[in-house]
Amino acid sequence: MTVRGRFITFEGTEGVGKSTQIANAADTLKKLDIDCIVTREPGGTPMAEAIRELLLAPRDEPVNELTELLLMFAARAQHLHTYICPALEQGQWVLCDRFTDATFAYQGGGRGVSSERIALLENLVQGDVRPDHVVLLDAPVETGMVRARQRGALDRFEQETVSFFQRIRDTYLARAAVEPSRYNIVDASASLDQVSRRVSELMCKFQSDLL
Ligand code: Z5A
Repeated sequence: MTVRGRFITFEGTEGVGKSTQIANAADTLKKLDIDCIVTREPGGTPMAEAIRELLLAPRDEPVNELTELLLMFAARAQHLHTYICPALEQGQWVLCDRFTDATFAYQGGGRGVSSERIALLENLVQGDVRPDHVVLLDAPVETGMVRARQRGALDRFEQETVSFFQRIRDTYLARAAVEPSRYNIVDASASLDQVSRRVSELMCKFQSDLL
């Protein structure tokens, strides 16, 4: 019988180092001989990536918060059911750059959609699928903004204010406080070496917890 793989998500405000650390986590798992895939949200399949483009493109037309919410979950339904779940069922570990915690943080904390509405869609789209572990890269909002903004043109989310990102950080930390066994907070303001070491240690721990 194939044992279901582990589902690990990486979360945090913009520029905290999720892409950097997901690559580091995948390297660590490879050294442990664990078969894993790396993916991201919104996105991860051709159709979900097309929805990502719709969501991130700056536009003159104001985007209604429910439109944004439903598009996030439309992309997630496609990604989860055609890519993530089949991989987990085959025993692969899935490392995902953002998942539904981002929806609670951005559309909930950031845009003001109620958590009850988000939870309704979470249950509809995901059934009982939840990440086994969430790695929350946490740093002062300004730290991530400076790192992310060195890249040039800003997408629709990156154009938001410091207070928008502060509400997002607060929401992430509040969710982590409620379920400390599933959330792993990593100080992302530390040096790249220190953050990478901590994330690698977590991957080793997740594996040893299974033995
Ligand atoms: N979104 C949403 O609203 N609702 C949802 O449900 C979902 C998403 C799923 C796209 O996400 C947008 O979608 C996102 C939220 C929304 N918008 N925002 N903001 P994304 O993950 O693709 O976008 P992002 O958060 O802007 O990610 P990012 O800018 O690519 O950042 P990152 O992946 O966290 O960071 P990085 O690319 O690894 O690092 C940034 C730079 O910092 C880079 O030059 C690194 O070399 C450097 N770095 C990394 N770590 C360090 C340390 N420790 N020290 C110094 N420098 C470092």
